[in-house]
Amino acid sequence: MRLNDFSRYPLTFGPSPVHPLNRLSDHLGGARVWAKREDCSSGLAFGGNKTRKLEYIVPDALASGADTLVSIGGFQSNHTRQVAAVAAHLGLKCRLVQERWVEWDDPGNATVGNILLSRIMGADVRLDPAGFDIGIRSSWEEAMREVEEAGGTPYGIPAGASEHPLGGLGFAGWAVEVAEQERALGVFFDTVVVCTVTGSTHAGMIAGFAALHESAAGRPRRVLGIDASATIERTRDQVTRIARHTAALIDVGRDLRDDEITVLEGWAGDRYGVPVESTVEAIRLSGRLEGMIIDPVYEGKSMAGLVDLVTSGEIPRDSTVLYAHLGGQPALNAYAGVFA
Ligand code: 1AC
Repeated sequence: MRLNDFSRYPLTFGPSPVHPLNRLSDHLGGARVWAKREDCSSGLAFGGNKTRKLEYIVPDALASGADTLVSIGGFQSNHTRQVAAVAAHLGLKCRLVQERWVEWDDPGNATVGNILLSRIMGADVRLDPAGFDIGIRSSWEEAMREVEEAGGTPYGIPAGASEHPLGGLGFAGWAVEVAEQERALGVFFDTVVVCTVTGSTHAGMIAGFAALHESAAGRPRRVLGIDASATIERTRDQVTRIARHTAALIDVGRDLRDDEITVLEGWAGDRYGVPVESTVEAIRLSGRLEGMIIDPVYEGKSMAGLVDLVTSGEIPRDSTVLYAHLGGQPALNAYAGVFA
C-alpha cells in the first residue's frame, strides 16, 4: 500500500505552515533556518505533532467500535492532551494514565498546562507514580482492562502513538507535504532538525522522505533527530524499528540504510523533561528573535541542538534547514519558575 491508500480522518487545518526564521538565521550567522509549525496546524487544543499521527489512527479506532480512547504519557504529556482533544471532538470518552516521568517539583506540574487542558476536555485523568519509560506499560494495559470491566470498549494508543502500528504514517505524510511546499516556495531543505523521544515523529519523516526516492534525483537530504530523553540507545533502536516498519507499510520498496537514521545526543542534559542551560537559552532566543514559543521538554532541546550545529558549521553555511516545531508549548506553564 502507498500512503494515500491508508484512511485518514482530517483533524488538522491542512498542511502545517512553513516560514523563514530570518532574525534567528542572521543571529546564528550560518545556514538559513525555516520552521514548519505543528503547533498551529489544528484547532484541537493547540494542536501539535500527535494530531497528525491521530489522523491515521482514528479510522482504525472508529472501525473497532471503541467508545473510549486510552492513552499514556507523563504528567505534562502533549500526546495525552491531543488524544483528549480528539476524543472530545469525536464524542468518545478518554482515559489517560499520566505517569511521573519528570522529577520536577513545580507546584503546577500535575495541575497546569497539558494536564489542565485534558481535564477541561473531559478526560478521565489518573496519576501514576511510575517514572520515564518510552515502552509499553502495564498501567496502560490495566487501564484498558478497567474500561472493559466497566462495560466500555477501549482503543489503546501507546505513548506518543509511537508503538502503534500506524504511528509513523502521520509524519510520512509530513515529508510528502514538505516536498510539495518546497515546490511551491522554490526552496529545498537539505537538513531537517527534529526532536526525538518516543520515535515515531522522526521515524515517520525518514520513511516518508525515503518513499519520495529523492536520492534518485541526486539531492541529498538529512533528517537529524535530536535526542531529548538521555536514553540514547533505546531511542535509536525505537526510531530504527519504527522507521523500517513504516517504510515497509508504505511500500518504500527497499531497506532503509543505517545512514538515514541519525539520532544526535548532547542537548538532553541528564534527564528527560529537565531543561538545562542550553535549553533555556534556546527558548529565550526563539522568543526574543522570532516571537516563536518553544518548550523546555522537546523543542528547547532540539533548538539548542540546531543552534550549536549551525554556529559550529556542522550544518554547512550554504544549507537550508527546516526546524520541525512539534508544538509542546502548554508544558511551559509547569516551568514558570525557570523564567521567573
Ligand atoms: C512523549 C510522547 C510525548 C508526549 O508528549 O507525551 N512526546
